[in-house]
Amino acid sequence: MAEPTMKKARVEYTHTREDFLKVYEVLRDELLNDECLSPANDSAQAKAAQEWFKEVNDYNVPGGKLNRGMAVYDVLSSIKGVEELTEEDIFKANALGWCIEWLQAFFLVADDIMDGSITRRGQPCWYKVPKVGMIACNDYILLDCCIYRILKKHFRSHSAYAQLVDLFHEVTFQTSHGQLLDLTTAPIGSVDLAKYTQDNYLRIVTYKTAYYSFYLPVACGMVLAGIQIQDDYLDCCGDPEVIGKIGTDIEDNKCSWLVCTALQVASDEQKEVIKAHYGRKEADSVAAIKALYGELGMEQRFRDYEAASYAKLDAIISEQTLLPKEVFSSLLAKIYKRKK
Ligand code: DMA
Ligand code: MG
Ligand code: MG
Ligand code: MG
Repeated sequence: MAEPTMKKARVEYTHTREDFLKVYEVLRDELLNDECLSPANDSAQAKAAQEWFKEVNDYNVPGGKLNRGMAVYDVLSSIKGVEELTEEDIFKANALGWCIEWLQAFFLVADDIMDGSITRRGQPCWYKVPKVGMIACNDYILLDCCIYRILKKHFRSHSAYAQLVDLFHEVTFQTSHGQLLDLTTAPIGSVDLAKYTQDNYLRIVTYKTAYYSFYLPVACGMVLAGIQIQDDYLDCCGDPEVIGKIGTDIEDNKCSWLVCTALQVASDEQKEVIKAHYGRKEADSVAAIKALYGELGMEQRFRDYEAASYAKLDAIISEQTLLPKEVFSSLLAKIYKRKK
């Protein structure tokens, strides 16, 4: 039987802008090779569309501060601990980070048209580029689609796939609602000073900026860290009637939080039990692993871990004064002590 794979991150991973930008190139090239865009028939027309798409992305996606996108990794590593992250965890965090940057690119291209702006990030707004004009309207739709192509490619078999898709839809709704508040509070040509209140202001910026800038990176990091561990726990110990699935991580030799944590605390003798029985289909082997998890107090370890993560996040949420506490605590409440 193969050892459960627990490849740890290269210690030299420093999460610089350059590291993050490398992931952009990978994702963009995958998008360019999407069946739909890839000029399989080699026609000049298809090639031109592919080149346009590349330029739409390169012009609008990677040129910002990248704070939001890079924050997903920061959230994940501060919850799970850097030493716990595999290369795949890091890639996934950065891929989600780029989904946020794609979301922002989509909103900015549209926002600049609506605001009649001239420049963005030190260059002409995309719609102001002479060859672009109102083609920018289709381009921002394409930029939005990229989020869901990336999620589909990299998260389709992740247990949190539906939750991630929903999260991006939800934040898109919140942000476009913010844009609506922004635009209807200031109709062109009518200045109504009564509308310029602190309350209205806070509401506009919370929706148009805060959800995607602050909530979304934190939510993505939490989904990757928290949900995965909860999912691993429920796979072994959840009630199949409640979670709607019968777990198979033990049989499937999965690198799960339970086996990783068990190996950290197991005696040599207990490690032999894992070696002999993990990754086997036989009911006896599964029972042996579950019995060992019982001996090692895995349920309590999970509960402790869950409570500690909750306290950590709750403290971070209380300390920040930038935004209403609910922006974050509503999400935390949704996932804490979930049963499914
Ligand atoms: C932009 O608000 C909002 C989104 C969702 C991109 P804004 O028009 O105040 O932004 P900017 O000042 O950058 O154009
Ligand atoms: Mg604007
Ligand atoms: Mg605007
Ligand atoms: Mg502004």
